[in-house]
Amino acid sequence: MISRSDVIQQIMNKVSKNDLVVSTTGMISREVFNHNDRNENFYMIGSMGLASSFALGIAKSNPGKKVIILDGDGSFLMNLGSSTCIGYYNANNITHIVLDNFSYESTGNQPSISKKVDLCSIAKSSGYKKVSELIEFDIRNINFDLNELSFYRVLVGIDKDENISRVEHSPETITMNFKGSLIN
Ligand SMILES: Cc1ncc(C[n+]2csc(CCOP(=O)(O)OP(=O)(O)O)c2C)c(N)n1
Repeated sequence: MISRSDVIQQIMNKVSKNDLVVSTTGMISREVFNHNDRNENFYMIGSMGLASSFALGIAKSNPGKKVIILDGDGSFLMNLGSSTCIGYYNANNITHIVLDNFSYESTGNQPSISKKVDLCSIAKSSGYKKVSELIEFDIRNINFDLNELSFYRVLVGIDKDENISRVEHSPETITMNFKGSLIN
């Protein structure tokens, strides 16, 4: 199975210059940072589950921007209230991608509950318009240009022990850089 790191690399190569990327805490943000650090990335340091809440506010107040959420299964399931609000408010400039490895890999691979919970059904019933399950990952199946609230569950493997750095920016710098990118 494809690794989470490979999927993140392919996604980060596909995002356009002005697209905003909001990534969840742990290794997902670390990987985004290491593959393609840019001012348009918001790394959610520490606050597990809140990438999608933050992204909803950003998407609604910046309707001309595309907002891509990179979530983990653990993070997604931790804050379902946020997904229901994203659906309710029909944030059609959001693409919500859940990288599902059935575990809390960042903290030592403890199993999450995503094997028995249908993430796509949750997205559908929350009001996401386009819901896709990518069992065999192919980047061509991800479309950032639909202008339709979209959800992708991507099955990823457990990554080998990765020796990559933490996000090196302070939360203040992340915020300042990201704010600056909203002006363009
Ligand atoms: C509220 C809260 N609880 C726990 C943690 C510790 N923590 C950081 S990342 C992580 C696992 C995240 O799992 P998932 O979103 O599935 O991503 P993965 O690491 O598997 O890619 C945990 C438990 C945290 N940062 N915040």
